[in-house]
Amino acid sequence: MAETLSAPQAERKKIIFSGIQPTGVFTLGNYIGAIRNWGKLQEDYRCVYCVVDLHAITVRQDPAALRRHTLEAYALLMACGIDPEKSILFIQSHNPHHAECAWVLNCCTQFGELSRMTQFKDKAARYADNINAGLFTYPVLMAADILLYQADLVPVGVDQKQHLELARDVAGRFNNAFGKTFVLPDGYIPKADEGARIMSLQDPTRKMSKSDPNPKGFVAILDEPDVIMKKFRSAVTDSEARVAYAPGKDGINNLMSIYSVFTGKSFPVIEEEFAGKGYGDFKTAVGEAVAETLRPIQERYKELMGDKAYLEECYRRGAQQAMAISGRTLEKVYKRTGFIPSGR
Ligand code: ATP
Ligand code: LTN
Repeated sequence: MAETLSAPQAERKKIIFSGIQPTGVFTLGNYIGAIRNWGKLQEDYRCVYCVVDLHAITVRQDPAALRRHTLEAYALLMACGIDPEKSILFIQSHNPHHAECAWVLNCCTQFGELSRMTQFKDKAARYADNINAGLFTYPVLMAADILLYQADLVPVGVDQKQHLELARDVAGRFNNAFGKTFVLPDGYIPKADEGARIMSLQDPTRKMSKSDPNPKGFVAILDEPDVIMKKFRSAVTDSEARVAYAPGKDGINNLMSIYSVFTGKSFPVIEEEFAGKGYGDFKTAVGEAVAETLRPIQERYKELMGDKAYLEECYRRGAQQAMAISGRTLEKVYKRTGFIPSGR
């Protein structure tokens, strides 16, 4: 990998890659499970972040909405602290190497292993009238995203763990067959009580998802404070009315995780703070902490969306920077596979 960065091994900063789909406004789940960490990592790592529009079309998207969501996602990532001067921030379809590399990796991936992917099974059940080949090979495109940048670490929520394992398996298989080409990536996944999996506010046994048809199930990063308060107040909990973390109390455990992330308070401290108080007080406190944290992000987002020329400048430069790295890997992949160099 040192050769890709043309830096001595000792100086090589570890590489981070992650992506997010432009399928709607990001939720608190996306923020806590993934994006919150992306900004923090930029100080110590070489970070590459991507709005994965190619992945988004595995579920049917309205073209105008996809265009809007992609730009919004790009601006939201910046508003959440990703600095295009520190990290490479780009839009996946702007770099053709992803689709090209995915094709080669498709030919190193077995039907059986893709059939075992739980996200595929879930989405195939949810979108039964459009079980397209892209939905099936989605994890291979994700492997290409990661492997093209020789990423060491991939910050994602726990739901993506199985896809990461597949990326490692495919990379290992390619390396064994054709010689060491890819770095095997590791996950960078928050611990369970640090928000690896934030649950729906309406059904705390299911993960919070931005494509949930019921907007009461998720808090979007751009929700107004009064909407946030309302959603937390109507969050499904239990009848015990005691703020304490316990197995099976999915609703309260979820709210405690969110509160803990936004206030930095540990579970015992939270339990003490709300001893003798009901769920109503607790829900209000959670809503206030969330609204307060999101306020500056929302303000920055509005500013950025008011300057489309700047956004365009950033995503164009991001794509150029990304292509410079991924091009080197793809060239190696093509050569090792046995393709005649095109000289492009
Ligand atoms: P969709 O509803 O369109 O499938 P999503 O909300 O599940 O989308 P993705 O774009 O698939 O979001 O995921 C972006 C990142 O957010 C991933 O790293 C994923 O692991 C993380 N993530 C998504 N939902 C949650 C959640 N509820 N809790 C923690 N992390 C999450
Ligand atoms: N599948 C991921 C999004 C994604 C991704 C990636 C995450 C696409 N490519 C590469 C990390 C690294 C999801 O969150 N659903």
